[in-house]
Amino acid sequence: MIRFLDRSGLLSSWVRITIAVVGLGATFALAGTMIACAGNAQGDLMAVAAARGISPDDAVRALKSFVPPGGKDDYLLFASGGHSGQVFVVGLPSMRLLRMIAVFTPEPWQGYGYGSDWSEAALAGASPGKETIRWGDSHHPALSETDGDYDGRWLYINDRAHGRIAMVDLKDFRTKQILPVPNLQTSHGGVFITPDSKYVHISSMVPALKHWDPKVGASVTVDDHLNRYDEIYRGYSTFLKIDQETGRMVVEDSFQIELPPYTQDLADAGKGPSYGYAFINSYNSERATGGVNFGRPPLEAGASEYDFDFMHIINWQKAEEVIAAGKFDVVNGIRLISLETAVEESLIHLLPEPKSPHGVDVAPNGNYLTVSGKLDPHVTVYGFDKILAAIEAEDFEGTDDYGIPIIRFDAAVAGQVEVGAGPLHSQYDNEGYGYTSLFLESAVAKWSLGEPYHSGDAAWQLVDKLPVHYNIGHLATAHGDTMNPRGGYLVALNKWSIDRFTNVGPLLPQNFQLVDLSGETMDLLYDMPIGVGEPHYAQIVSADVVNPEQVYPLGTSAMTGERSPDAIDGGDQARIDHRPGVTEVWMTAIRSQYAPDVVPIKLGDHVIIHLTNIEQALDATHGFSIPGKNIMVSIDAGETITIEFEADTPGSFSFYCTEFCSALHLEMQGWLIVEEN
Ligand code: CUK
Ligand code: CUA
Repeated sequence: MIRFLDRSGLLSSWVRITIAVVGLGATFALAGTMIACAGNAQGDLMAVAAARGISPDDAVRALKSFVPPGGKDDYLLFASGGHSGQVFVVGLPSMRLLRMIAVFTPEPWQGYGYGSDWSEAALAGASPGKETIRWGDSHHPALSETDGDYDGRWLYINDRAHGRIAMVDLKDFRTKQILPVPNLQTSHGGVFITPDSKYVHISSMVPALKHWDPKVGASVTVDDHLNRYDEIYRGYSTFLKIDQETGRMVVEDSFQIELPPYTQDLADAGKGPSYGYAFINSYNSERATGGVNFGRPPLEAGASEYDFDFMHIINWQKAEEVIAAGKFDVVNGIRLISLETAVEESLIHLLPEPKSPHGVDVAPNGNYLTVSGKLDPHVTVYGFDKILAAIEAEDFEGTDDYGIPIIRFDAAVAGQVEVGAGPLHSQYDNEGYGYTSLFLESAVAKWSLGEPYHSGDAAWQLVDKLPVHYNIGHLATAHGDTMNPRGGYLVALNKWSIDRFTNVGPLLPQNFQLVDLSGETMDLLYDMPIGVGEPHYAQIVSADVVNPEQVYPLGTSAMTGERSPDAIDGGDQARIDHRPGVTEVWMTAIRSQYAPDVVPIKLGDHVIIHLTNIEQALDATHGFSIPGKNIMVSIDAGETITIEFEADTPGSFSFYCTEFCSALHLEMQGWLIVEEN
């Protein structure tokens, strides 16, 4: 208590001095609440600030993002890890890295991909026939939602490289499923979740060959690629049904809609009035093939010929009816609505959008759709009410080459705001403002939406701009993809950090910048280097929404969430079973011993070890590693894991616990004795 008083006293006195120095209104408000406190340590604070060369403004910023030792953060930011293949969990406002979650890439600390049954199961679905794929380019996280707001149950994230999608269970922060999406080769931005978590959506990026179509067949030639592109390639919009109990994606209950061979990109879900619709950007409506060495223009030139690209407006509720009516084929295990059927049934409309669009982001009220064209300094905001009216009135400007009606651009636009060079992605706050990242300008633009948020001259205005460092890609606001954004903070996800941190090599970290949205103007609070991957997108969720399990009930399999049939409850139940060709062990781990700890094995046996961590204390995780065998598992308190391997070398092999779990942690080891006969 005395320490606390000292601390506030110190703060208030120093803040008074700050006012004298800078006379900030905001600072005055802070001081007003504290001015009565007497302090005796302002000298210390001033001296520390002076000695460290910290300005009064920066000291205020430090206080805004500082979480004292033992304090908790208000928000969690879930960020993709790019080609590290992982997900990062960062606390806000402290910007401390709290967790990394292994998703597409094996990770030894979590025992992910080094022999444990649950992680091998997740990774096994990952690449049928291609078991060697052990990396991914994790890109766009989507937190599950209930009633249009994050509910803290699951997180989905796509692999841009391989067209896969993973599910992370937020009950234990573990990846439970990696699904290679049928018919996709790659996937970039097409991930979103419907406001009720009925579906998670993923679309193709580069169009994929219709190998399943006899007109295309298994093989393809350069001539096919250059001259039959329009015919042999297709894009796909995939609605993966989510099992509401487990969060797993169920392919048999899912469906796909065939799209023209444009390059489908970022996408978002309709909500509120636009519920039941999906919005998918695309580029390369020219269908440029590349092939400079074959006398074709380079892709970036070929794909920039037209003035507009197309947003796809997909009515997925109507698509559900088409599926129910049986108008689909099953292709590679998924129900597929052909492009012809989609056109006949009016499932898709196209909407011209500024050249080379990047983001499409639906505003909290579900009516506004913000699109940024990388080569246009404006954000273009469509009104969903206008889009619907135009569809109703058939206010079209013809069709594309595949017969899809194109809505007249002017009929759909609600507003445009000139924000600056290279706009990419947009997020929203709780006061009717949009925030758009400007890649070329390295800045964030804040601008106002129209009715019902702002009217008259206050609508569609650029109101503030903040430089960021540098080359911002995405940005995230608190609950920024939901119908209930919280405002307060924004995080800029910057690609370059040149000159921001001490140089640690030619490959520099990315830079997360925390921005305070609470004032009139945006204020940069903190730079956080990310030196373990390249985040693309992130979502920020209130920390109280995510409530992971404390400890597993004794004997739980993380794979099923239920008691493992091979769980045991104590060392007295530990046993070894020898039968021809197999050694099977039921083992326990507890601070600081394994039971059994000496395991005789016959050379050539298939070895199965069921290992239960019989602890029931939070954070009492044990490891189990067999050096030289590529086995490294991590067993949380209460968990049962199964490990299998071949005893193909005679000798004695020590196994040990890799987590420093107790004073006698180094003694937590044992022996596998592989006997020749
Ligand atoms: S993308 Cu990375 S900056 Cu691959 Cu969502 Cu826009
Ligand atoms: Cu268990 Cu160290």
